[in-house]
Amino acid sequence: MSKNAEEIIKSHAELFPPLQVKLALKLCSNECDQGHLFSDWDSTSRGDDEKKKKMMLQLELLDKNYQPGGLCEYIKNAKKLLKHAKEGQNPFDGWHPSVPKGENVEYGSKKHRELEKIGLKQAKKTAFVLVAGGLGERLGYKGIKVRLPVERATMETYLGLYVKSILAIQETDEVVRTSGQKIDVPLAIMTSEDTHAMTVDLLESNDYFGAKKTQITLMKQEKVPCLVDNDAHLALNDEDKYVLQTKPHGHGDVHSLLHQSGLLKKWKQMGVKWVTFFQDTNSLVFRVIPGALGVSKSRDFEFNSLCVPRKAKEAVGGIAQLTHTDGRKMTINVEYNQLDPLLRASSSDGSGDVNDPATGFSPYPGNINQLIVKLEPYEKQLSKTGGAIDEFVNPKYKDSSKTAFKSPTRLECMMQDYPKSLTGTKASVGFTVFDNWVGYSPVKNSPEDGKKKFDDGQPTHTATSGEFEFYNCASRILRLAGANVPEPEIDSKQKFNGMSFPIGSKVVLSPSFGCSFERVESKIDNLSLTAKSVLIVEGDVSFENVQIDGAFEVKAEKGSKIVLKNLSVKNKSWEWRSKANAKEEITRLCGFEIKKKETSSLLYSEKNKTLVVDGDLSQLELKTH
Ligand code: UGB
Repeated sequence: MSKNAEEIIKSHAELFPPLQVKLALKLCSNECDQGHLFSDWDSTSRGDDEKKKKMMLQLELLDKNYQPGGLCEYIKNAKKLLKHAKEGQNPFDGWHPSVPKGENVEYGSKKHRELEKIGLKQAKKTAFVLVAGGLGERLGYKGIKVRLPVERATMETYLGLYVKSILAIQETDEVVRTSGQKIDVPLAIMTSEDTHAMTVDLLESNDYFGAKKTQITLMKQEKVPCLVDNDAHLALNDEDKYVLQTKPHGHGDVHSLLHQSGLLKKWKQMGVKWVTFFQDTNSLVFRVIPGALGVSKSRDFEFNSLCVPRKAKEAVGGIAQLTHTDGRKMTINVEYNQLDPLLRASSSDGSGDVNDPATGFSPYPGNINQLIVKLEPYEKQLSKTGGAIDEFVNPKYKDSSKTAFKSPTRLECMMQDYPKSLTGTKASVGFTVFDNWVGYSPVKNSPEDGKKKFDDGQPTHTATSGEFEFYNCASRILRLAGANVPEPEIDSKQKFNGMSFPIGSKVVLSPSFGCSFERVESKIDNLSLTAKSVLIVEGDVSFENVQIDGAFEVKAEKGSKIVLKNLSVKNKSWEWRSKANAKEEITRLCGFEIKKKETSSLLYSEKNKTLVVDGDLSQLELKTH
């Protein structure tokens, strides 16, 4: 116990509630060793009393938010992990990797259609969870990432797309028929201090994107204190000795929040069987969720990671089965920087992570962190663990002596590490692989970092790639559904922020047009588009013998239907023009602006009616911009 600090706290005792005094004394105990937080306090001058009160309140909150165990547990865990980091301990010591069991699904195949059917029946028993507590620092965007437009043809935001995708799933025949009633599929969003207010504002200013307010629950994650040294001393702010430095704890917090908020219990009572987690910017995720839910159901996976094929040594975590020398097993994401050394150490020829000659990819699929868990065992397990997830620490040391940090660090946890807590149980943990083009298109990198990746021949994961990949995915789905849409091509002269991408027709198929492959396919009977075309479709619209060579927006409001027949739509279309160093933030991130020349459009909103447009172009409005 730090005597001096203890006396200082006691001399201030009347300023604080007894619980805060007790916590402060505990923090000064030999076990926690945090006397430095108070040792500078001047007991004679009371000028800083208000600041001291604020600091005690901050400590109380940090204690309450780190569960189970509070601040003392955090410090204890930090000491242990910092010691391991300093000793260079390998977290996978004693574990042997092998390829886990999972399912590879080819989008549009017979197997995929069957899985989607099974999956859509499960959708009504699914709750969705979006982790959106992170700020887009790597992206260089000031706002919340879910406010970014997925593409600039419609300016739909990520959050708008996600909510509308959930609503489209909720409206499917399979969901309505099998439940016998309209149900509200729940969505929980994990926010943080950095993103909470902006997320609420985005929802409210868009009327919850058509969802009921009660359908969406926000859970705010709190930050954890920073650590200044290997003894886990908590860091005070450089400018204000009464404020503790804090940083985000990572997306792994989602599990304890779901547990503590009582949402899991509530969902269980509502008959929810599955919980599907997804991240802030992957515009394609809902294309693969129905099929992946089908895999979870048919293989009875308690935990199913959505994956994409991964080239050996690619900078994406790989899913591996690990078997310990003592017989324990776990199927888990191993970060790419750990996978290759782990494979090298355990193979007889030291070969490491290499591509399978048959597929050209690593046998260890790439984790994209969209996860489907079976609610009942998950809820039971969290009741036991309180939702605590294995943590890690990543200090940046000043030098090889590893005695001092360049800047304060903190403990972190990742949501994909949940299966670690299932080690030694019979839980069935697996994965589902879809191709990149249909499953994975994150927006994470600034134009500058994207350019470096582009020069290295890697996916850029920028706002620019996100936009074109979204159109290209929809075009390819149309092709698989029998439409005639040209393959996108790279024109190396057409650069956006110094990068070029495969570009073709710009197609936006909104979730209400079709939330499964079969639904899209059922709407297409002889459709063709030219490469310069833009097609934006919303609602119940079907195409029979339609040729498009221009920009065409068609929307059937909820409850109405449009049938397009024997039409040839032709106009000057839109152009994506490169624009460097733009002042407007989104234009700067994308590196282009859209020059709209002409658009043909059709909007129909008569409830319970069908508009048939058969060869009559006059029913379309031609706008010249
Ligand atoms: N997030 C939170 O909600 N709270 C936090 O404290 C932090 C993040 P990043 P990263 O998709 O390729 C993940 O920063 O580091 C949310 C997986 O760990 O984008 O790139 C945040 O808002 C990795 O295995 O994650 O890594 C966002 O929605 C790999 O799959 C999400 O968490 C990688 O994503 C992810 O945050 C990937």
